[in-house]
Amino acid sequence: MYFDVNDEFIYREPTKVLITIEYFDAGAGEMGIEYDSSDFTSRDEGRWKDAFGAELRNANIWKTTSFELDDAYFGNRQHDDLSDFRIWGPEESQGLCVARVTVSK
Ligand SMILES: [Ca+2]
Repeated sequence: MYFDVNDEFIYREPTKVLITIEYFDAGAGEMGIEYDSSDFTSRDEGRWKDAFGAELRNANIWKTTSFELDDAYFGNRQHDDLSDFRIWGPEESQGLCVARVTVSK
């Protein structure tokens, strides 16, 4: 799932941010994010930098994980210039269920 952070909050300026995700721990495997970063050496001039978040352990409870990013850029450069980051989960899962995503700086 893709997210577009309001451009008045962060737009094309290297920024330290904390992304917190509340998710339902079902299935097994890893989840994480790919974000539009100012690390222009990472994939596609920084558009798709990986950050790993948590291991799904099929606990069937809601959990929270956080990502501290030193180099968020959020220049709307992902997904046809419409989004700033995406959350990914294991392909074999039945879909990652997310209740809340918070971006703070
Ligand atoms: Ca944006």
